[in-house]
Amino acid sequence: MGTMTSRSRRALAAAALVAFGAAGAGCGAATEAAHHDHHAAAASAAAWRPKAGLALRDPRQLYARDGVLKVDLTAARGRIVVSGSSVVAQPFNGQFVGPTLHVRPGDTIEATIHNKTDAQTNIHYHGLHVSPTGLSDNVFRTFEPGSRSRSVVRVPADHDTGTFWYHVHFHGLSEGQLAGGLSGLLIVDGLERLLPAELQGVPQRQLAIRNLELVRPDTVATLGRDVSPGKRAPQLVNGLLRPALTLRSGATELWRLANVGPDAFYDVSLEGHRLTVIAEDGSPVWTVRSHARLLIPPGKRFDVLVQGSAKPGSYRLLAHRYDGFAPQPTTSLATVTVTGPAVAVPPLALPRTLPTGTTRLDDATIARRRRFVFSFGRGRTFRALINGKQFDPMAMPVAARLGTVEEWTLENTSDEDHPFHIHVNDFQVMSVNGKRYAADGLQDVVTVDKLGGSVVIRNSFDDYSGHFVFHCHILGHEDAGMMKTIEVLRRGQQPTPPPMAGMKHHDHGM
Ligand SMILES: [Cu+2]
Repeated sequence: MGTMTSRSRRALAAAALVAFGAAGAGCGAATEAAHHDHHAAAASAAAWRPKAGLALRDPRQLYARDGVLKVDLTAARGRIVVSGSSVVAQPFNGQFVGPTLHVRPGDTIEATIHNKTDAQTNIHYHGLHVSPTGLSDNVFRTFEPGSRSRSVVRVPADHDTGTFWYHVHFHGLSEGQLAGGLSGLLIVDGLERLLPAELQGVPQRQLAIRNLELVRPDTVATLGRDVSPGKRAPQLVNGLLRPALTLRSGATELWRLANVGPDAFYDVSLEGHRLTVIAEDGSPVWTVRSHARLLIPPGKRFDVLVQGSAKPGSYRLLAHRYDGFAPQPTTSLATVTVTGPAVAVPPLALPRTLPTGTTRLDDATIARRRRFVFSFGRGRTFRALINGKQFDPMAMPVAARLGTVEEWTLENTSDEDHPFHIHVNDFQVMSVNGKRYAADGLQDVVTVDKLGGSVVIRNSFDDYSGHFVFHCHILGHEDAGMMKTIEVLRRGQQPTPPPMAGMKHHDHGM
């Protein structure tokens, strides 16, 4: 095991648990009985046995009224139905994929988070360009067990339209809490208005992709130590196992693809079709391009147009084999039936560019250059590092100036890919592995390849001062320390220590 990371070793050890969990769904009760004989009868009776092939449905939808989205999100442990079979999980509002929150630019989110779990938590609105301070998108807050906490997020009137998501973000516990179900989609409505008139009424679908990891045959893992990425954990779309959907031959739909899980990567394709990206990470693209495959690392979103094939039939939405992190075999995520009659399918009449309102950073004046190296620590305890250090809630932040653009070089010397994410501001990718990268738009997640990969990005620190964080979005890595605090300073302001409440390091290594 000389070259294996502690993370991989931990994953291997935990795989035994997952294999045991999977037994309920696949291998029968014999294995279970051998390990847990005194519980075998009850456990196998209650084991999660998801039904495959149910009709794909969007999650529950919640809309703003008079410019305000009022929403109660209750995090609680309980038995819920996931893909037609009951299982114990710890999601928001009793749904394994939480309700989809809809806002328009200029609206305000007024959320009340009821923490009925036995651990501290908080909330993050991933990708929103909003204030990171006070009651807004502030991941330094702590929501105590049994508490009710308000979250008020003002979405600016010029905010990008597209797909975002919300999830818990309590350092040290985020991987397990997200594994338990604490995430959902957030859509800033209006993206279709950037399309040509004939496409503005395009039917829309949400595909929130994540896995479900069992710690027992009837119980979803809710602690980081019980999470073992990849392996046999089934991949779900809107909480459904290989759901079925139909698409009319020649018809165009807008699909909102999002990875709302804690750790897995999805290298996605739809057999016989191309995916035409109109927004990436909730940012409408400058250049409209169609792809055979899209890599969707943890946290990433693509808004794509899909046009039903000229040949009616059955097509699989596939997640291809991926080896950059805990290896996953090729799996089918959903089955798309293209219904007839067959029609001649003209290419989508799309402009090459969309009127996005976002600014390219190619010609920006660079105020500062920085380098961040992502690596793993040596030793028995799993430690994930940026520039040789684990996240330290007491450490002085990386200090940037409001209104400036910085160029950051992200390097990965470890043996697993790292999806880099920064809160509040989008960035433009300038180069990948030393090669110039022609970005189609701004983004908030980019994968830095393992074993020497590098990515150069430009961050534009607009509008919002204050402390926030950047980190690897494999949440097991984030919890193990792969995160740093940044503070964006107003003119004349000096850096200050980060708000520390709730940011004690919880070491959950082996
Ligand atoms: Cu990572």
